Amino acid sequence: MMKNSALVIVDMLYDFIDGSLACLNSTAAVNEAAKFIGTMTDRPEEDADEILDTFPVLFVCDRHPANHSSFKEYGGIWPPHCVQGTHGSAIHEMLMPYAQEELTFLKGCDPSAEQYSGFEARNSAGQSLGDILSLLDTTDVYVCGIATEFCVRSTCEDLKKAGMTVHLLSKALAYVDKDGHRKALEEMKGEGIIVE
Ligand code: VGL
Ligand code: ZN
Repeated sequence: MMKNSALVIVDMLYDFIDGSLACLNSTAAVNEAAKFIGTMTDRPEEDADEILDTFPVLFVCDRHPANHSSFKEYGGIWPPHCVQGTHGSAIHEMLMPYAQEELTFLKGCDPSAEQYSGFEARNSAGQSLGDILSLLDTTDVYVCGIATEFCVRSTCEDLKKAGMTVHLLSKALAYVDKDGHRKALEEMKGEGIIVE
């Protein structure tokens, strides 16, 4: 089912959930994301591997060196977060069964560059999210994650620019600021992103 669809999960990592950059609605968002994956099969007894055979789940992960330029101490605006090798940089355990190495993309690894968009992330083979989605012939992409105003928005806009139909799962989002979240959703609607 859903042959040309895929799900992109942006930064559902512990630091954005209950760590140094904990966002609003994060626990509910993770539960909703897991629930959404469950709806992608009509056979509820299927395990993660069987679901992934028909419905690709791609993970975008913020992964910074300890001296990253987005951190306050190094001139940026954020507290230290998602530092490589720490628990805070790990994908939430509820979603881990769906994570596959070739469909996991890291961004923010270079100390000097802030990268909000999942399109700047790379898997361990050096492939981008865009490379893989075009190999999969994805036409419709579902997006959830953290934070609405930053990495989710930037990723959705790049997916749209790449020609895909973008469905944003609004219940499966967490955000830095409630008004910022609402405003970002309105603006994304105006750009042709489908807010569900
Ligand atoms: C993000 C702040 C810093 C995000 C990443 O995933 O939206 N926000 N790094
Ligand atoms: Zn970051």
